[in-house]
Amino acid sequence: MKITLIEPKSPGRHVYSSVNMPRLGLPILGTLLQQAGHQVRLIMGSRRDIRLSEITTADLICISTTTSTVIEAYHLADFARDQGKPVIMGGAHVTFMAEEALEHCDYVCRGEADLTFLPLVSCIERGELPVDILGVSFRREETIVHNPAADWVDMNRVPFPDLSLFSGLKMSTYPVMTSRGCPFDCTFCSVTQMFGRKYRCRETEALLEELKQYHGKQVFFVDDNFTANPRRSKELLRAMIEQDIKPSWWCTQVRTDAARDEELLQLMYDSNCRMVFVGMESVNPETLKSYNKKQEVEDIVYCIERFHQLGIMVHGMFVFGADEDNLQTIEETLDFALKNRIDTVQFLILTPLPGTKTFFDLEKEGRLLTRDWNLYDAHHVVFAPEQMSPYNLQKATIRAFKKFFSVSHIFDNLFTTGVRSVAFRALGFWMVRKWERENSWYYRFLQALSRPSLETSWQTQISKSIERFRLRKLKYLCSEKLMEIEVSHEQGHFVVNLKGFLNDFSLAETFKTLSAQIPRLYQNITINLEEVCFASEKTAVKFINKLNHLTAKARDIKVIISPANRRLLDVLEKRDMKVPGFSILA
Ligand code: B12
Ligand code: SF4
Repeated sequence: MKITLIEPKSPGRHVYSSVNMPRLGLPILGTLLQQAGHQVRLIMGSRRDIRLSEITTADLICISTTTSTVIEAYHLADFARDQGKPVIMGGAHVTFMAEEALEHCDYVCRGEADLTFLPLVSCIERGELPVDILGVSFRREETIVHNPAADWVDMNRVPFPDLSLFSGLKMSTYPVMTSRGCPFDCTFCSVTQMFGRKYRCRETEALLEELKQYHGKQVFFVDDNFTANPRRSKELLRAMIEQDIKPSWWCTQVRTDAARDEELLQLMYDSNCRMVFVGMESVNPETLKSYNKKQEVEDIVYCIERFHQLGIMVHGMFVFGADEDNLQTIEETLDFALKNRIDTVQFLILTPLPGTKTFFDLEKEGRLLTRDWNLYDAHHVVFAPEQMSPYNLQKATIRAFKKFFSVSHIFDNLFTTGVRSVAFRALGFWMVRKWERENSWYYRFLQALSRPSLETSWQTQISKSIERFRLRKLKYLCSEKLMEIEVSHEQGHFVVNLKGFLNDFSLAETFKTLSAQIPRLYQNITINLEEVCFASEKTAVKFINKLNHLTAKARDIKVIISPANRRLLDVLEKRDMKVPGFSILA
């Protein structure tokens, strides 16, 4: 079969937006498919990055998800199903939200799919239902069937991910995974639900074989806890040094306890580890307890000190918004990060990811503000915190981010960990300010939520406050003679009615008017083209490109067309254009 596998990109900007690195799930599954004789195409991108033919010429579409990328994944799945293609979804979001996902796809592979994926594909090829395949959810007539969960995979039965299956993907740092699972169980983390608490490692020999291709390159060991079994980590690092199979630079995620093992630290340094990502989470001891982190503030201080003594950069990840946190906690964390000279930080906002205890508790207590998964990226407040308003948590977190990544602190670590640290801080400076500009609308509606006059449930208030906020900005308008443009607002949606004849002139005028009228961010918009006539195929192409551009940051865009302007669809297909960022209702 011809199979296209897609990892959608995150819709919003986040601290890693400039990192072009896929998760390893699809490359592993793609490699398995290729070994089984299928034709495989791997894509990392969203609708606007994917050519129509990459969907229309495939026999099967497979899409990977996390929570913050799942809305884009659903749009892609809907589009593929509209073209008559069967769709399989998998990954960290749909594993815990299989029924939601089955609204958009045909099969969900819950959990690890390394051993269940090929049998599922064979089943689909034979036209049978996957009744016996573990971990699969699917629809049988009107009911949804959830097969029992599959066992944890033996890591040594998994092939190396062939990253070259991604056509045209350029990476500066390559992902390698040496283990799965984590013996800890932090309340906000979905890793243990997804990959289990049993720490499963790959054999050193196989890892060395995989690492050979990255000699002299940069590697990110994407384990959740690279040093959970120090004996095994040391064995691998020693072998890398002895056989000189060392990347030129590598980084990984560790817990603070790694710094207590001197031999491990030295081996990390000698094998070219130059940066560690550490889940510091909080400087509030009560919060550390409530996250079930099993670490003390002194461990964090010691960890930063020891890694710095070796010249290894430290990236500290903190999570704000626990019931034990208040605004002072955020201030104290900022002071702590600056005082201890952490090289770069992520001040994340507690995010109830499906599958976690945090999600379960906040949902039960009715504290989720929204189920707009696009916003579940740890940069937006999506729940009602205990000791502060959502707005204050949002504002204080970004303020701390801005203070950390400010001009006065860019050079703080130049003489500890060198120019890279300066470069990362400079990137952080730019990123956080850009993020704030793009998300100013979110501050506004969190502010609206805090007003006592809005007394009904949080969930309904979100859409209402968007409506109010948007309506204020809106003016009705009619312009040029060739085109009639009418913008109105119905139940949380903008509706744009276009009537008339679109040629180069009226097209430019129409988009000038629309850009002035429609806010770019957070829009649900329906554009009615039933009474539009295109002057030529070229105008139709321009129309599609301009519409994609205009609505690049929008959330949900629908375009209604009549049989007469089906030409729009034909043009898309004929020119093999990119999948439009809008859904077409014919
Ligand atoms: C590397 C990594 C990154 C990299 C690259 C990310 C990327 N391209 O998405 C970087 C550092 C950039 C990153 C950033 C973030 N990450 Co990250 N990251 C990881 C990490 C550590 C490893 C990913 C990996 O390669 N896993 C190994 C492979 C084998 O697993 P997999 O891809 O999930 O695939 C398996 C199954 O899920 C399934 N499967 C997956 N897809 C599909 C598709 C089909 C069709 C099928 C059948 C099966 C299937 O089968 C695969 C094989 O068993 C994971 C943790 C983890 N253990 O997975 C977190 C993880 C994915 N990240 C997470 C988060 C939250 C983030 C951030 C939002 C955090 C932040 N704000 O900083 C950002 C946002 C990223 C984004 N794209 O939006 C969460 C996602 C949870 C969720 N429910 O959404 C995870 C799970 C960690 C956690 N603590 O829970 N991340
Ligand atoms: S946050 Fe880190 S230590 Fe805690 S469960 Fe997740 S992977 Fe393990």
